[in-house]
Amino acid sequence: DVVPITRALISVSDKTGLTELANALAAAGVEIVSTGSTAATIRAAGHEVTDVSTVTGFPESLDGRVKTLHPAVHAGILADLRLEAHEDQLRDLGIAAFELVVVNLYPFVETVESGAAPADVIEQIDIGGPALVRASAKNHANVAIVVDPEDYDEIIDSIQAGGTTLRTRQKLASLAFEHTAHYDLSVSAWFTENVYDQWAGDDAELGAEILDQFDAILGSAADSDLEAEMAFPDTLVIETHRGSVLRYGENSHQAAALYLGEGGAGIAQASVLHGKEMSYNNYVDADAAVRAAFDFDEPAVAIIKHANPCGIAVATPTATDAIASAHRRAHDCDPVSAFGGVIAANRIVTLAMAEAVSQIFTEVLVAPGFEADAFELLSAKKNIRLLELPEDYRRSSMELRQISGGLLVQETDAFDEFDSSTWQCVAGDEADEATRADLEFAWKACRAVKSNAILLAHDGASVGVGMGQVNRVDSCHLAVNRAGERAAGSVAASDAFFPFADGLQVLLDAGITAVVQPGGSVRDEEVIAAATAAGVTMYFTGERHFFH
Ligand code: 93A
Repeated sequence: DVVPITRALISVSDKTGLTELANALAAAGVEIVSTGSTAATIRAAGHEVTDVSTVTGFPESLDGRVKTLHPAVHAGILADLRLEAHEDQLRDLGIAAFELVVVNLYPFVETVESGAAPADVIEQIDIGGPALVRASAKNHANVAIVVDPEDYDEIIDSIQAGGTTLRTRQKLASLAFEHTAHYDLSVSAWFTENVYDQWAGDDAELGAEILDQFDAILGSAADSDLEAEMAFPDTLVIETHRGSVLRYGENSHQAAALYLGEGGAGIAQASVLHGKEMSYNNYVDADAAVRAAFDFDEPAVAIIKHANPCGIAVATPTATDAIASAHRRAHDCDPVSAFGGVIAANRIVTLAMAEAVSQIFTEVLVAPGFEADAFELLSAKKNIRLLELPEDYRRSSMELRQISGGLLVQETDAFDEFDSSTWQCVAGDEADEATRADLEFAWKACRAVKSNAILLAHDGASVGVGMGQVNRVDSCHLAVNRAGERAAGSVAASDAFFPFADGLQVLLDAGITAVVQPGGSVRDEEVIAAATAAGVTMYFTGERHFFH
C-alpha cells in the first residue's frame, strides 16, 4: 500500500515551508504542477514547475476564480489506479495522475477579521481549493493530501522512504475533510451575520422609538399587584433601567432592548470591553455560558451555542495554566460545534487560553477578567466580543420568563450548596474516588444542558452532550453519537429520571461505567435492574434539574 510520488500538485495561499517542500520534491525528482503565485514562489527557489494552465490547456481566468477546476486536473486526482479501467482511461485521455496534492485555502477567516468589505470577503471564498482537497481525500487509496504546512516534514520523510503508506494517507484524508468542513462553517457563519447586518439597519431614531414603546409596556407592569408581591431584592421587573437598544432581537425583524435590573446581579451587568455591540442572542448565550461555568469551584470553561453547551470542562489538577487547560478540554468535546461559540471562563483569562481562543472563531468570551497580554492578543480581533463580569459578580436570585400575556417568576436553580453525600447508590458498587468526581462533574454540567439532558463526561470534561430532545432516548443517542469512541468508559448524568430503561440501555450499550440521575420514576426498578445487569454503578440524587 505504499504509493511512490512522481507528480505533485501544489496550490497554497499560505507559503510557509513551501520552499523547503519544493526543495525536497525537486531533489527526489518529483514533477511539480502549480498555480499562479505558488508556481512563482517555487520558481524563485530555483526549481522547475509546470503551470497548471499548461496541464489544463486553459488559462487561469476570471481573476483566478478558475484555475484548477478542470477535468485534466481532477481526473488526475480522482483516478483509482487500482482499477485497470481507470488506468486505461487516463492513458486514452492523455492525463497523468497525481500522487501528492498540497493545498491550503484562501485566507477567508483572516480576511473577515481584517474588516474587509463584503465583496473582498466573497472573493476569498475558495472553491477550487476545497474541490482539490476533497477529491484527493476521497481518493486516498492513491493520493496523499496535505492541507497544513505542519505536515510537510512527514511528507518529506515519506518521499525519502519511498512513498506514502495507506495509514498516512488515511490520516491525512481525515484531517482534510475536517479542514474543509471548518472552512465551510466559517463561510456560512459569515453569511448569516452579514445578511442580518444588511437587514437590521442601525437607525438611532427607530431605537429611541422602540425604547419608548418598551418603557410604556414595562411602566404599566409597575402599576400591577406584582410589585408588592416581589420578595426578591436584586432583580428587575419594576425597577428597570433603560439599558440599550440591541441591534435586533432573536431575528433581524424583531426590535429589542436590554434593560438592567437594580442591584447588579447577572450577565446584564457585564462590561463589554471590546468588540461589536452585543446582540440579543449573544446575551442569551453568554448567560447560559456563565450559568454553566460558575457552577464549579475549580477553574472551568463552558462553550455555548444556541443556549446549549457544546463543551464544559474543569482544569486537570496538574495543569500549569488551569483555565487554558479547562478551555482546551471543553473545546475538545465538540470542536465542530464550538465554532462561532460563546465562551465563559470562571477565572481570569490567561495568555495561553487567549492564544487558543484566537485560533477559533468565537462570538463572545466572558470572564471575571483578562491578563493584559491576553487582552492585547484578543482585542486585536475585530469580531470577538470581550465581556468582563463585575468584581462582585453573583447570579440573580430570581429567573423571569415572559409568556404571552404574563410573566413567570421562579427562584434561580443553583448548586450553591452542592452536596453529593446524600446521593443513594442504587445499582453496582459504590464509585471509586475518580469515578465519583466524574459523576459530580457530570451532574453539575448536565444542569446547563436544555432538557431532556444527557451528558457524558470523563476526567472532568464533557465528552458527549444530548440536549433538547423531546424524549430521553433520543438525548441518549445524541450524547453517545457525539462522544463516539469516548462514550466507552465515560460516566453519564441525566437531568431527570429515566421513565423507562430504554434510554439508559443506550448508554449501557455504549459502555458507560456509572450514571447519576434523580430517580423517582414509577419504573425505577426496571431502570435499576438494567444498570445492575450491566454491572454499572447508579446513583439517585433525589433532585432533578430541568432547564427549559
Ligand atoms: O479561485 S478558486 O476558487 N478557483 C480555483 O480553481 C482554484 N484552484 C486553486 N481557488 C483556487 N485555488 C486556490 O488558490 C488554492 O486553494 C490556493 O489557496 C490558492 C493558490 O493560488 P496561488 O498559487 O495563485 O497563490
